[in-house]
Amino acid sequence: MARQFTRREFIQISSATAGAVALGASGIGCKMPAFLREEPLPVPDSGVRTPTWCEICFWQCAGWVYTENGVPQKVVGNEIDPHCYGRFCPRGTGGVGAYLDDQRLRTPLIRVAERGKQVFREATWEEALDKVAEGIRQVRDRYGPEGLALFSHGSGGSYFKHLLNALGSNNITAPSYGQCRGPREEAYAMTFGETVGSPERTDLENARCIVLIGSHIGENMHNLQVQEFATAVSNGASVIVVDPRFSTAASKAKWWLPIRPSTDIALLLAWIHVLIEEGLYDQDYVARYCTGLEELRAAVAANTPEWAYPITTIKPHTIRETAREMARYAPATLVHPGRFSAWYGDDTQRARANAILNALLGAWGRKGGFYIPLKTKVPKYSYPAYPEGKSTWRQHPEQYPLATSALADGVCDASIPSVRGEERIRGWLVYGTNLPMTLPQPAKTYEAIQHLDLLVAIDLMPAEITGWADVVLPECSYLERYDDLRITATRTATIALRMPAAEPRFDSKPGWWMAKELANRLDLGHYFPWTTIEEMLDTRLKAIGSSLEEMQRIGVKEMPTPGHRFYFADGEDVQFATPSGRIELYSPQLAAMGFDPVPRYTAHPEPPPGYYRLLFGRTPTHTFGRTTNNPLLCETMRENEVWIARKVANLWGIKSGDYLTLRNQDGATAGPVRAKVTERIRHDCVFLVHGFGHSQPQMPRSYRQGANDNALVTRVNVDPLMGATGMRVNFVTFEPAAAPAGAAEMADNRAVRVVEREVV
Ligand SMILES: Nc1nc2c(c(=O)[nH]1)N[C@H]1C(S)=C(S)[C@@H](COP(=O)(O)OP(=O)(O)OC[C@H]3O[C@@H](n4cnc5c(=O)[nH]c(N)nc54)[C@H](O)[C@@H]3O)O[C@H]1N2
Ligand SMILES: Nc1nc2c(c(=O)[nH]1)N[C@H]1C(S)=C(S)[C@@H](COP(=O)(O)OP(=O)(O)OC[C@H]3O[C@@H](n4cnc5c(=O)[nH]c(N)nc54)[C@H](O)[C@@H]3O)O[C@H]1N2
Ligand code: SF4
Ligand SMILES: [Mo]
Repeated sequence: MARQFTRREFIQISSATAGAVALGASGIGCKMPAFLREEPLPVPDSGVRTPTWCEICFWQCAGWVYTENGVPQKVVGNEIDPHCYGRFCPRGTGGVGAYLDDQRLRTPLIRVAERGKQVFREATWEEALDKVAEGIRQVRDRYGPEGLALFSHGSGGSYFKHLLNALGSNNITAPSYGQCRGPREEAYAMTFGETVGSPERTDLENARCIVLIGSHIGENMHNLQVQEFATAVSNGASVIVVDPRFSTAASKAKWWLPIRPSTDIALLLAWIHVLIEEGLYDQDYVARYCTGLEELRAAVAANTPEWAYPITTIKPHTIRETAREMARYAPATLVHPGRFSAWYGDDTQRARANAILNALLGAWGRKGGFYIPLKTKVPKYSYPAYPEGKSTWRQHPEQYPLATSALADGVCDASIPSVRGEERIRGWLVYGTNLPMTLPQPAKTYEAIQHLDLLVAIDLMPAEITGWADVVLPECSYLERYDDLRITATRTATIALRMPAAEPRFDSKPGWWMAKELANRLDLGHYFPWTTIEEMLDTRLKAIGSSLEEMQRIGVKEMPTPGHRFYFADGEDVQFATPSGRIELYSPQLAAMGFDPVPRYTAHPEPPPGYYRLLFGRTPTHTFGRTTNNPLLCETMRENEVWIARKVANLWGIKSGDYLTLRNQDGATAGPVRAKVTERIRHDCVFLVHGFGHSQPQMPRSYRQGANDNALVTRVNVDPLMGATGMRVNFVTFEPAAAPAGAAEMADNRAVRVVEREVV
């Protein structure tokens, strides 16, 4: 079990240098808002405690909500939950803000003027649901159920997936595949026969050497990852960080390798070369479990550290030394697979190189590498089989042969007349994903939207996507609703319950209720046969010997998993779920499809003179654009800044705090955004935290605060294997900008825009 940290230690790891919650060891600049301070908030004596799991990001930590007089006061972690072990991250702690936000959607809305004008009228649930059902029926009757698609990210989305499946459409997609971890998952499945999964099966806390390639744990605040990374660091693990930016994790590292962006495959190949040529790989493990060593050896023969040096700018000596360091601690060496992996378009191959390196180190199935996760199951509530569904996002059957899920931008493309003509997708349900800030090439997203017959947004906030919808359905926050059970298996197998801690505010409703109501209106009520959600949950829980009553008391239930072993036994015979039954260093499957069976480095264009590659990432106290308007979390960081290397800033005469507009190679702009002049980034790139620069005046705390990186992602490199959109292929230059309108002006601005949205 992970060591327990005080909040102070936890925040130090997350923000040693991030500056968001500036509580460094020196105690400088303590801007910490009250709700994040170390002293525990008083637990109301008269209050009640109800279980939940957090929805502020997708890590799903289970916790307790303390409520007084019907109002949630605070959320804390559940001690036995293996996602958090009793510690919420700063974002989860600020989750009450999702409930408190008065700028939330309050009531169903129906569009009354042209799309994007944002003129809506308030509607009753009856009216709004009737209208959505009518829209779905029209698309289905005219174009078949495959004329409908669901974009979904977040827990209540499961009920809408069920609805779409019941309708007979398989156009169900999430940006967390093609815009996030898809390449990693497909690469690992191809190599080891299994995906990495979420929470990742990384045995970070037992690792003695940790290699982070762009993975910025500590800014990427996925709870258990940060806790285990902190444990490993305090146990003296040797950390190697490969990042063009000096990340928080780099500040804990023995080696920081400030690689030239987009060249990671070259470094990975050089490391593989050194391990093989110096005989440093785990020879027993490779002989027992792997196939393709000789093909791999031949393929990387020329990929020497000297070859990689001019490409990556990492010195040959450093490449050799770090390879030896990894071998020294193997198999307790974890080359972290990362999570967000849609970088440059060759991402599945980069993730394959990462997987191959782990295989050579013998890390898969070994202590300090990747453990074998537990498995657990709760029977589903019984409902009829789905009709045979069609998925229609692919433009031709051979497209992206290794994509195992529908691609979000593929669904978007398949909705554009110039791409798909009459065969296109006509109706979108969008649950909990803010497509204009999430899908790259936003102009394409708007084009698709303009041609839809139906767009329904189910959201908590008046996010950008809701402004384009025909019908907006306001979901109540996770603190005001039941949801499906959280069933996960990591170091322990657990079931967690989310139940309402408070009545829904305003006229908001849970997603499950909306989906069930829609099913009834579409004569699909038999797919939602339960009378109440309590009855559904209780029935499922009784099937595993628990009950809703028990779960309401305990929140998290550990399931027995007799006989499970987390690591391979010495000399154990293991069958891998790959075509050969072995770990595939060389992939005949890829060769047969015409792809490189061993990853190969290809050069990416460098920024033109005067331009810098746009990189983006996370900050500890925000999740994308979903928390930037949160009344508690916005206190921790109001706006993002653009990180610029000092020597570049000097060249341009830019000082920290200057306002700039960022303009990309295609003329798209973002900002004004303040400059952060720093030694902590290479000269050929700039960095933004994603999720800022909202364009919705209905969210005044985040409206125009900082720059929206996604507005600058007008180009992507698409991964030919599985279709992920590599997004770090855009270049920006600087233009001086006036400070944005002051607070008073902002308020004026808002008034004007709000009139536009006036409810008639
Ligand atoms: N340019 C750029 N694009 C990116 C990324 C990037 O870093 N830069 N990151 C990529 C990655 S890794 C991912 S995973 C995706 C994430 O992309 P998204 O999943 O779209 O994430 P958010 O932008 O947070 O949008 C979430 C939406 O859900 C709403 N919401 C919050 N809580 C609830 C709720 O309880 N119910 C409902 N119905 N809605 C809710 C929010 O108001 C918001 O509108 O984006 C990807 N796209
Ligand atoms: N606080 C917080 N935590 C989060 C999230 C959040 O919104 N907020 N989102 C969660 C989600 S859904 C995801 S997917 C993860 C993403 O988190 P990770 O998987 O850790 O992050 P990435 O976005 O891949 O990596 C960002 C880092 O990559 C570096 N980088 C950029 N280009 C290159 C390059 O070419 N090579 C190398 N080696 N490094 C490069 C950047 O400088 C930055 O430090 O975070 C999760 N955790
Ligand atoms: S990591 Fe933080 S925001 Fe994410 S689920 Fe856990 S507590 Fe919530
Ligand atoms: Mo993600």
